[in-house]
Amino acid sequence: MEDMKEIWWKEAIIYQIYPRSFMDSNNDGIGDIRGIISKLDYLKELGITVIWLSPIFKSPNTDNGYDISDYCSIMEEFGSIEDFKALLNGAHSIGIKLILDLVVNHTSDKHPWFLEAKKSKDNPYHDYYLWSDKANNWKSFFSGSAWEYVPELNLYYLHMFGKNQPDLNWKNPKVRQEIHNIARYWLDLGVDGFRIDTANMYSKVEGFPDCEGEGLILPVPFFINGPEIHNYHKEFYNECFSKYDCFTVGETPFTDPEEALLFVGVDRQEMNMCIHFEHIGINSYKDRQEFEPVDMHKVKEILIKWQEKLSNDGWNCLYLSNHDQPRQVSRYGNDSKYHKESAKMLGAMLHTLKGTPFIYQGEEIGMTNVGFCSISEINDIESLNNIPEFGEEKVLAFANEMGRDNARTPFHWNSGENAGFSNAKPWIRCADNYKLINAYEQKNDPDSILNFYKRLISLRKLKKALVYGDFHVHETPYDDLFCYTRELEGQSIFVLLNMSDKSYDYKVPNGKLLLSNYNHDSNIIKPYEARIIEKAL
Ligand code: ISL
Ligand code: CA
Repeated sequence: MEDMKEIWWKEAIIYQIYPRSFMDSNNDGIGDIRGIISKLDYLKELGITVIWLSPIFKSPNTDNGYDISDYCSIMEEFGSIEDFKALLNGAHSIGIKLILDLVVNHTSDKHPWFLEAKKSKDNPYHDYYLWSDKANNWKSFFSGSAWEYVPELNLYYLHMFGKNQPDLNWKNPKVRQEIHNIARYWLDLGVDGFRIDTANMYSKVEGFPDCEGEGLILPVPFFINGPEIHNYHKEFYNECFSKYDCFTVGETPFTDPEEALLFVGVDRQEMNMCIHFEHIGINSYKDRQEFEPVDMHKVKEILIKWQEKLSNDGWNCLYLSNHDQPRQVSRYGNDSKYHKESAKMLGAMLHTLKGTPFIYQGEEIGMTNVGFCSISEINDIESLNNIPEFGEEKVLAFANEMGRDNARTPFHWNSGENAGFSNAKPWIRCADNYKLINAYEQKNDPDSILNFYKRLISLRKLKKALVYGDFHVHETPYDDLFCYTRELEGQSIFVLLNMSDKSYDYKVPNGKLLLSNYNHDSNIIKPYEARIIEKAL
């Protein structure tokens, strides 16, 4: 079976770093590359094998680096190309690979291509972007119209994100070539692959048709998984990725498993994995007024579906959080009464399902949502752009539940000033609980979330069934329990996860207890309990 082929990225544990918030080496309040270098030993000890760096390129930072003005130079606050090479060498020398974030649906409006493009319709770069003489009813991700008027040209340009992030015209072969060259530049320097931002948004439906309905609408059918998207990725793969031993994971919102297989199916030759949003997008904030808590039964159902649909072809990406999502223990667990138990249970799930686990910085110590007190503490463009429509109070409430800033506050290294992140005031405030939740305290506590993550990672390296084994759901009478086995040539591992704060009477199969977040082996399954058992065969 093709998916049994042993490949490094299937065995990987990927750790996402948001450089601005990881570690500040020169005390200007902004995380940087030298800061990351100083923490490589921490990452090695944790056991991760791949670092994904959120964008480190030159950027005016209207969207914290997801608005790039030069793809081949390093953002000044983060350091220099020499610093980056030192990081890459440092990581490689301890067996850690490194992937970069390729943000190529759009550039910054300060990118030289765009500065040229808006000079005149005859400029050779004009056709690098998408223009129209009228603004249709498309809404951007970051509120308001997706079109911005340029009076000098009497034309509008398309921006599916902020107005400082004009969308590139992928129909133009020159644009695609430029993008391939950027990827090659970094691969030639030795990087091990890319997380490809908004990977399914490059092909827009011809003629920019209006969406049906009142007001501005996010035009999902007209820019997600558009007509040319697979051709673009096949070309990218053929021209570039196929020539390197590299790995690609594309971010693909609004994508079901059938469509996902078109990106990641082994014979498709497009990308290796995709980041889908089905389990992430299940609760909403209706009109920014009423928050619905996550239904863990739905999460379970969705994850099972993806496990089964991508079982013989393709490969899952296992994650609950990243720099765009609230903290996982706050959203899917219980960040007060069962903080430790639920953080560990969620970690156990991510390391025992079939696929590659992605850890977002701070998840391994159970960092929580922040509890921002005032709108002045909010930094994220996605939240701030909502103020005209919803007002500050609602936006603050939204930001506290779902806002992206929750994931972007400084990493908690220790209980010292600014959580040990910097001697200077950080660019964004720290969460107040860093004295209780930090890496230093947890390193020395054998029962900590951090040490549980270390054990999970070691276990996954030790038991091939946890990587390559088939996934089978194990039915129980209780919806709150998520049980499954992972089976491979004489190895059978049973996983029990209690996704709730209730207890259940349930007899688990006999076998050797490999790991648990409680210290008992009775039939009473405790709140948020996780047990990983090697079944006697
Ligand atoms: O979460 C989302 C879809 O359900 C979107 O809000 C999100 O913005 C989208 O997934 C794209 O995200 C990526 O591209 C953005 C950037 O702001 C995000 O940080 C990045 O992950 C624009 O580059
Ligand atoms: Ca710094």
